[in-house]
Amino acid sequence: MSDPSSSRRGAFIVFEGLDRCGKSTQVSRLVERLEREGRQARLQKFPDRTTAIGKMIDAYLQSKADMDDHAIHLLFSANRWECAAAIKRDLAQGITVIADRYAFSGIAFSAAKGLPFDFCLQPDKALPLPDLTLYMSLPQEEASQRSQFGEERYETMTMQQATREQFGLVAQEVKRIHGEYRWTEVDARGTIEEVEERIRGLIGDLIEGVDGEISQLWV
Ligand code: Z5A
Ligand code: MG
Repeated sequence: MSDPSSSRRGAFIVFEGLDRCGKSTQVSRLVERLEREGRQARLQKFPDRTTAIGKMIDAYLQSKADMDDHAIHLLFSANRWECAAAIKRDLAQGITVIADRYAFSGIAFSAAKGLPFDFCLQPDKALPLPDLTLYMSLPQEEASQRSQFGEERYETMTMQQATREQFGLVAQEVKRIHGEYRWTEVDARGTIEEVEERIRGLIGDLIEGVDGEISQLWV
């Protein structure tokens, strides 16, 4: 009998959340775990600081360069667009793509600075739509005690609080347009291992692959 899962595409899973909530830690562990289990998986970090656009973003985040708020917002989006074809190609080949931040960070951080929410949404319209976004939720007091907090632009209490509120609006918008099941909050408190188990439970069958074409964000 043929394997019905063989024609499935890979799942596109995004991790979001405020600074130091443990995204990069969990994304790496998940990719390693999937590979250990013999599955194909790839990590995609945003911003991808290795590209020409990514280097401009990196200089901005480290406060080595200044930029108009609209311009940096568009660069973050351009950085996703330059990776979009590779994400779609990998998904079509059955590879699970796990992203460390995505368009939702783009909206939340820029809107927190005061840019209009609708403007923030537009440049990412039609990017690959994540099958699942896991929003890692951690009280600010715990996040700011973790190492390196405060080194980059945006890593202030005021900015984090404003961004937290904007993430709430982004979650509502994702659920309204794309369905409740596409956005799930994860309690990011506890040990790295405890959080990892929680995440694994929430991802469930998604790692077996997904039927149907990848959809488009905000469409
Ligand atoms: N940004 C934007 O404005 N627009 C956009 O479109 C995008 C991003 C995509 C840089 O992002 C900035 O870009 C970010 C948003 C903005 N601004 N801010 N602020 P980044 O993703 O490159 O940021 P980062 O440097 O990777 O940090 P992070 O993402 O904030 O951290 P994290 O990945 O969530 O956490 P972590 O590195 O996994 O863990 C932090 C520390 O805590 C580390 O020492 C861990 O060992 C420790 N840790 C992790 N888990 C635990 C648990 N469970 N217990 C105890 N300690 C833990
Ligand atoms: Mg990170």
